Amino acid sequence: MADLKALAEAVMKGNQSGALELTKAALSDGDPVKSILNEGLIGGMDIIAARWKKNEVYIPEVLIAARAMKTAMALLEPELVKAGVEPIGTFMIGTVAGDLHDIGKNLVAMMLKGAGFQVFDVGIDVPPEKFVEQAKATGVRLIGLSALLTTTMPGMETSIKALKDAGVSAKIMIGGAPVTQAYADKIGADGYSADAASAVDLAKRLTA
Ligand code: B1M
Repeated sequence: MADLKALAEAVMKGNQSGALELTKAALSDGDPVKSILNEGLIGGMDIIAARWKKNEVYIPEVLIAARAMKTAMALLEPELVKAGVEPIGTFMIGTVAGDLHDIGKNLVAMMLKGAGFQVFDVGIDVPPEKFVEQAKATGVRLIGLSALLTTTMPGMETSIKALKDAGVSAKIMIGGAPVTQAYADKIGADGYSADAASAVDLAKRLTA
């Protein structure tokens, strides 16, 4: 059996080559892919997320950890498909129309991937009709809208309306620097989170 604690630590420290080698070793030792994912990769991301919440690490460390997880994940993904391991939820995220900011959105996407969600990133400057089209194409259970500009926040309301009018039943969460819980309540979003680490908790709650 490979050392999955060491794998979690390599991810947490953002050690890309270490995470890759330890994932390879775990696979060749015959460790169950689900354990490699949950105890190794997600385990590492859980630690970094908890430390980020406590302000013990900052955004660059989280991004570096996510990159290490992504590298090892590429190796694990075909094995997960073979083993029929299901993601804990399906999530689509995009930055609303007129808004080109994507650093926060990418971070939310990475954290949810790290927590075991299957993530469809539909990019930036996404008009309501594209959210609708992609929600139908992917069949996700949870949708995330990001906005960084006060001028593009109304795009969240129009996107939520378009999704509901089109009969999309997925839960919708929103976030971004100018967004608040009061705004989420006002426009009928199912949830709001202030940062990517709490977005994971919210996503788990909304899909439970
Ligand atoms: Co822009 N910009 N920008 N910008 N930019 C801000 C947002 C601004 C506050 C700067 C300022 O004036 N002080 C200001 C907005 C003012 C306002 O509307 N209140 C602003 C402006 C005005 C503009 C332009 C209009 C500037 C111009 O051209 N005159 C222009 C608009 C372009 C457009 O979008 N149409 C513009 C352009 C740009 C750049 C392209 C140069 C660049 C973006 C690069 C990129 O994203 N690829 C940029 C940047 C980098 C910023 C700042 C400096 C940093 C944003 C960022 O990445 N933060 C920003 C000032 C600031 O915030 N201090 C600013 C780091 C990131 C990790 O945090 O995105 O908040 P954040 O994400 C957090 C949370 O908000 C949350 O989790 C993330 C991680 O914890 N979160 C979610 C985000 N989405 C979520 C979704 C969720 C849940 C949580 O659920 C779905």
